[in-house]
Amino acid sequence: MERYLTPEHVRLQERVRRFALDAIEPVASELDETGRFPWENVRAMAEMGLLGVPVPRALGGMGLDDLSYILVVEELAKHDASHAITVSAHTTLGTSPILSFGSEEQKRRFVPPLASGEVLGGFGLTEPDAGSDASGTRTRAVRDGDGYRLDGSKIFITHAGVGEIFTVTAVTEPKRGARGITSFIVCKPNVELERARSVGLGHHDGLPFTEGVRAGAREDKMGWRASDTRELYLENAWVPEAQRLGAEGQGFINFMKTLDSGRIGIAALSLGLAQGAFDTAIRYAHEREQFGRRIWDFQQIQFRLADMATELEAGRHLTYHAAWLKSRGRPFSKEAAMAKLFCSELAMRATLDAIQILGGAGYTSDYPVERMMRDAKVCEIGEGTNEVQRLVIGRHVLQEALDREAARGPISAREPAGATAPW
Ligand code: COS
Repeated sequence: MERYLTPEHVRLQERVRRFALDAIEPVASELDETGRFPWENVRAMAEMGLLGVPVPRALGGMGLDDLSYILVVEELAKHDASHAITVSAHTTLGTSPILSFGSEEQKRRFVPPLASGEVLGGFGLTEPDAGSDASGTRTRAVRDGDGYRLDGSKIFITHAGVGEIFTVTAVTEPKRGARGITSFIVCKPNVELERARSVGLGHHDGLPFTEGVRAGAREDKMGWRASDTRELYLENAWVPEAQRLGAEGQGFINFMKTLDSGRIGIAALSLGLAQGAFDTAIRYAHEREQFGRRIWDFQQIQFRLADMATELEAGRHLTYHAAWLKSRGRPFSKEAAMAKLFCSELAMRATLDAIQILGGAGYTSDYPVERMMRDAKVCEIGEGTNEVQRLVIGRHVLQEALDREAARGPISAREPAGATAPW
């Protein structure tokens, strides 16, 4: 991966690796069991700057590139996917829409508390009747004085409980479909104020808390159990026009752009999970003896690990390439979908393979691979199901084929086959 990584990237990776080994690995299993939100580690990550990696320094972030952020998510996920999704959802879904589409005033007001990790952020698109069909949004925003009144609810929202700043979509013009959706910034207080205060972050008194915005009960999830996921209710919630994010009707498109970035984050998280499972499996295969030999010596085990290593390399190229394109301002929607699709399926296969290599031990919570398998499943679902990724990739490849065909001109104007030899 030398082609992608600078010495600064490698140093950042090393810092995060040490933190993950010292502070995350010892508590990952307990957090998975209890579902406790890891405020102490969130504080430590905030102090390391990990909650604002790609945010400009002027707005309180680390000012690093997209690949740096991707490396952080991958490194955290090798040890615990819940920590990784906390950073990823906060950064790409919570902070980046304001950074990318906000006015200067909105950026100055909302980005610094997010980038420093003083408060956590989130993103509200999905609804009970608008999952993959995201433009089927039902939440309404109706003009009221010099603002809008929002009514509806958003489901499966990361940080809906523990976060304070959210970007949500709502329909402003029902007849215009995707073009009738607008996004808004809403704030609500953290529901774990006491625990957050005990570590000195999680709440900012100066935010414009919106009456009528509140979090529902915590979801009891199969994986990512130490991350906070809830419904976010918007009940007769009035927000001033100053909290509309971008122009009316731009909300859906801006959310789609945000999801393009989010998908690279999920690819990195999936890669981390797959690598973590691989590392556990290879260690185990090297130590475990059966029939008087290390199980590593059996070709079946070696082949399985060889396949995992090959797919990890391929997934890493896809993911880093998508981040590389994004950093250079090049189109990356197709490549992000490809990276997310490939790596999430890889995470599922790799964690299942790791369990198989560990045998009975892999099926117990004495080893992290069963947790990793549960954590991997949602990577095939969240930030766009893999069916949606295939749809996005399919649309791109068809368009590229049509463009190529159009560039060749009408059939009548083409050289007869073989008339001009390419050599
Ligand atoms: N970047 C920029 N613009 C985009 C875009 C993108 N990635 N994707 C779509 N758009 C634009 C389209 O170009 C179109 O613009 P015009 O009105 O100018 O034609 C508009 O948005 C509507 O797009 P489209 O017609 O493709 O919308 P569809 O309703 O067909 O939906 C899918 C397309 C299914 C791809 C979209 O709804 C989707 O991604 N769904 C999954 C949502 C998701 O990931 N949810 C998980 C959230 S977890 S945080």
